[in-house]
Amino acid sequence: MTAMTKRSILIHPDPRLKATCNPVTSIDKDLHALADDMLETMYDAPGIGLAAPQVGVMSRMLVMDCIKDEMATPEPMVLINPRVLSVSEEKNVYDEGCLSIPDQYAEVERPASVKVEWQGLDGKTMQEDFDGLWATCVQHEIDHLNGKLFIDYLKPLKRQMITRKMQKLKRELARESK
Ligand code: K1U
Ligand code: ZN
Repeated sequence: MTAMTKRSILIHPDPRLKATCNPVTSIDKDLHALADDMLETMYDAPGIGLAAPQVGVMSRMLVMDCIKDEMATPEPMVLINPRVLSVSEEKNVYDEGCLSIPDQYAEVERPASVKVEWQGLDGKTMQEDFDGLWATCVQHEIDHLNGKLFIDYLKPLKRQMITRKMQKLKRELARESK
């Protein structure tokens, strides 16, 4: 096993966060290394999910672990080529955040539960019904694979305000790194 590396997370606005990702066609050692790096990056952030485009890789893979209690056993998940098969009529509102839009939170309404199919790192096809925070998180991450951010659900004025704050943050970070 190679060492896990923390990768840098892209900050909105970035064209890679608006693009549709490509299906994974080969589950090889590079993909295993990417999954390890993404989990390391997510836990370090800290976050409960991370999608490949957030680290600049335009492939349909995401990781998540919605166990927030630091004392509880972690439940890392790696989903390759995830596909939503069905959604509940019941909705749920959650105050969402995004590691690509630091320190900004807003309420987003989504289906309360979803049935998702994906491939695991062993290539096997899996299916599971997600609810609660897991349902919110898996939908947020699949959105990333389709170039959609949680701010795209907000009113244009609120979205513009957040985007301007992020542009300012990126200018400041660029100045600091000189
Ligand atoms: O995709 C991402 O940017 C990660 C994002 C996932 C997410 C959060 C909330 C609702 C839906 C999806 C995050 O992890 S933001 C950080 C966060 O929510 C968190 C951080 C530490 C402890 C608990 C939660
Ligand atoms: Zn996000």
